[in-house]
Amino acid sequence: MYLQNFLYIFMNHKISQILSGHLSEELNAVAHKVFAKQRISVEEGLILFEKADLGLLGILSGFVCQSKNGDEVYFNRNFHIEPSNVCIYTCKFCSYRHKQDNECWEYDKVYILAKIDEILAGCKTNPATEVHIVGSAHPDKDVYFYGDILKSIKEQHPDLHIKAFSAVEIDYMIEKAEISLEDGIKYLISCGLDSVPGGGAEIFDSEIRKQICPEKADAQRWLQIHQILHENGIKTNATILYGHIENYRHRLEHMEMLRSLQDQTHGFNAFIPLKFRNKNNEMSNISEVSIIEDLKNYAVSRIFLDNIQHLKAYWPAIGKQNAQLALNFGVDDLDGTIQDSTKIYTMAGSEEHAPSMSLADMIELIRSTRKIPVERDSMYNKINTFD
Ligand code: V47
Ligand code: SF4
Repeated sequence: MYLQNFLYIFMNHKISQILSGHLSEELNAVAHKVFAKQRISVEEGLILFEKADLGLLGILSGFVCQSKNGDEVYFNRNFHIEPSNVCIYTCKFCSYRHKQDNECWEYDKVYILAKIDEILAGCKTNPATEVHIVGSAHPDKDVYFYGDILKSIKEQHPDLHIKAFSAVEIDYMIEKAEISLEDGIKYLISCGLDSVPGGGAEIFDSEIRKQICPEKADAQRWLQIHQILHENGIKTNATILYGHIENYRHRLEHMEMLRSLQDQTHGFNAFIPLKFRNKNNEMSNISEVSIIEDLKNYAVSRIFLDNIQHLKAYWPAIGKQNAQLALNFGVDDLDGTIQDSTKIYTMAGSEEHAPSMSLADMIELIRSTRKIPVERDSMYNKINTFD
């Protein structure tokens, strides 16, 4: 709370500085563009990353966030199913695949259905509305294996929204079945796929990709898959994995590619910056970036991505308190209650060891930042506003 109050005072000071013209000419020009709701370029994004201090970024991103979503902060009641961590690829940052033999898991349909029943039975008073299914590109499992799982989940829980499979998983499972991307995606939709999470994007730059995840779907393929999904009426998210060997320009160029696709399709619901965590992976020699860098990154993302409605802080990855701070830097979405159902960030070194929040905890977490908690469904329709 102390830090938050400090930030408010600091921001007010900055507002008066802007008004009295104390910023450098280039920062002033970008700030004016933001206040005029004009789109900023990669070069202007670089000026923000390199020259703006946290106070100014808080004001500018707060202005954009306020114009888009007011004081409302969204969350949903969700849980994760992670079908397997056995993967054909060897992404260097991945803590999933860096495992002892006894840490491998592969769930079949029966196990997954039983797990969903168990989780839903445990939250009967506030039932989860979404299952988020994401795992790996399993060498032996094709689109028909996963389609069958989707069908069975829908048969048993027709009202449960299924957000499933990163573009990388979709790419591999369809290639494995030797059918076209369009046919594979249409098949998954016919089985019950409702929306698609944003994973696998990492950093689109081909040189960086070559170093950290050389084998999997490249930028063009990732974007093509999301484009086909959007054209078939499926909303998706987009992520960026930041804070490793990339630079600010790589981040902005990544966002520019997303911004152009969004101009065409309007299919992205939310952008989710994912901070690189360095435990138990082949990039453990790289230090994690500071919270200051995280907040800067949220802020510039909010300012740059003028056509994506929501900016999400995934609290199991950065921790609850940092997620609260992020609400002052453009973030308006805190993902969901999770119900202790995801392992990847615990394996990668997050502070959150068994990530779970009750509805009451989530509401309190948001309220204590002076924002308005809004429970949403997976399509951002409001279910409950906790004024
Ligand atoms: O693509 C893997 C990331 C992603 C590490 O759409 C790592 O609502 C940090 O996409 N440090 C998968 N990140 C998770 C994901 C996601 C998460 C929450 C919500 C949504 C959504 C999507 O996890 C991967 C990769 O970028 N990741 N290892 C690591 N060591
Ligand atoms: Fe496989 Fe995803 Fe890990 Fe890469 S990040 S190795 S695709 S599970």
